[in-house]
Amino acid sequence: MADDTIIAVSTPPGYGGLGIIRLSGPAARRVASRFFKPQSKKTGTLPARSPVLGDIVDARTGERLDEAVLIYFPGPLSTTREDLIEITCHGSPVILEQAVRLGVRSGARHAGPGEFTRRAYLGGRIDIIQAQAVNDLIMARTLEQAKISIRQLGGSLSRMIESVRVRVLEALTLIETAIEFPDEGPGIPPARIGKSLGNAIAALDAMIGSYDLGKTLLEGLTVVITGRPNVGKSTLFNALLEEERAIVTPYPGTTRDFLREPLRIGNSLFTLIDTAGMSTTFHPIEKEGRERGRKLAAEADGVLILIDASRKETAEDVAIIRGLAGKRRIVVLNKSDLRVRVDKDKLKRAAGAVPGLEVSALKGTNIGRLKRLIRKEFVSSLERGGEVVLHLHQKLLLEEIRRGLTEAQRLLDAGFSEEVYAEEVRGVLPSLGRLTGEIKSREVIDRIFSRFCIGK
Ligand SMILES: Nc1nc2c(ncn2[C@@H]2O[C@H](COP(=O)(O)OP(=O)(O)OP(=O)(O)O)[C@@H](O)[C@H]2O)c(=O)[nH]1
Ligand SMILES: [Mg+2]
Repeated sequence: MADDTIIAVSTPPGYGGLGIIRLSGPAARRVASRFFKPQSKKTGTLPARSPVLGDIVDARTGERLDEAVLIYFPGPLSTTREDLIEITCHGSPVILEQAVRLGVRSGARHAGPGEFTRRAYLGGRIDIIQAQAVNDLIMARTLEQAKISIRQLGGSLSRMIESVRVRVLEALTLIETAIEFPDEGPGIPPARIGKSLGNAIAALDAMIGSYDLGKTLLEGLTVVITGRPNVGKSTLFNALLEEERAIVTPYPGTTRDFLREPLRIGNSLFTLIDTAGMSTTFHPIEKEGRERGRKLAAEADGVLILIDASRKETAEDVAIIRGLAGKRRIVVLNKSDLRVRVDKDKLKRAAGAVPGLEVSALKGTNIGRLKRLIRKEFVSSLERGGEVVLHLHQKLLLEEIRRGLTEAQRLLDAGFSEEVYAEEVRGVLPSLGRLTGEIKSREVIDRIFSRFCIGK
């Protein structure tokens, strides 16, 4: 437990309706009472967890700076586990700064980045994964990221890691029993040990595998527009971006290389990619463009298959729909402002359960609906509530643990004695401890909290 008391402004710099100052530490109450004076004479010592109306006053001059509300959270029930005080006043940077100065003059120290959260971690209220999640939540650029972080703040990822630890300890207990009592009873079947290890490895695999998804969420899901030449891909690209970004001409083969632009739909982030038309041309540049387009579509998180509804569909249209089976996709019938000649039933049969929508990229018809559909089809499936590892240092530790357990399993399967693989299993415990922050490493702590803002 820290023996000094920290103070900082917790709201962002600049002007706002309200501003919040926080104090944490053993002298929080004493420091606050130097510059905060309750308006009611009846308020003696500060009551716990109930708002007190008062004034921020410069004790030296007796000058009143602002009206404010103070709430006192006594430790260890507070978020930092120490005595914690929050003072809400008007969001004027001048007043907030002055109030902090008064606090420092009364014996508090100006807090460093993330110091309040660091105290919550050091006080044992949250583990290091939850502390990291606090910052992820604050810095989230999309709602999906925020949802992942709030779950991790609630301890979901920590619990999953805890379940790995339980399995590892279970395996170790079995191994150690087998070593200590080799002659007793029927002994411990290696299959039981193997099962504990296997369960732990499966949980690790799921967490490690989620890292790519986490990265995609941070950078935005890729959505590729594909289709035959001249169906209006670039026009749709521009319409979705609300910007004349790509060149549009009446001539097939206009787009030769791909273009990518960030696209925000509501609270979700995407990378939208316009590609060259899928034709059977032999022109070397077009052919290269087509190959790139094909590759991008295959790797995309979602694909918009564009079809010119004003013409009869071709075998190529159907082949493109079929060729992308297994991908998340939407069939978009473009040029709906013209007379529709495409056989919708035939396309529906080819597309199966794939959702479809008629739009006019040129006139802007149904573009809003298409955006909502993109969000629904490509994002919502990611929100199943699985764990997502967002940070490389977490992923690397998980991989290290997996390496140890997989090696132990290999030795066990090969028929080695318990002593041999016990070492491997025991060897993963420090990595597990570092992952949850149970083993407190100065370097890790500094790295994580230095990215925080002051006042958090
Ligand atoms: N009437 C109508 N014309 C459209 C629509 N969308 C695109 N076009 C026209 O179709 C032609 C081709 O449009 P592009 O956006 O260049 O088509 P593309 O699929 O990118 O073509 P490539 O890059 O050659 O593969 C242009 O003349 C557009 O004005 C639409 O919704 N309605
Ligand atoms: Mg184009």
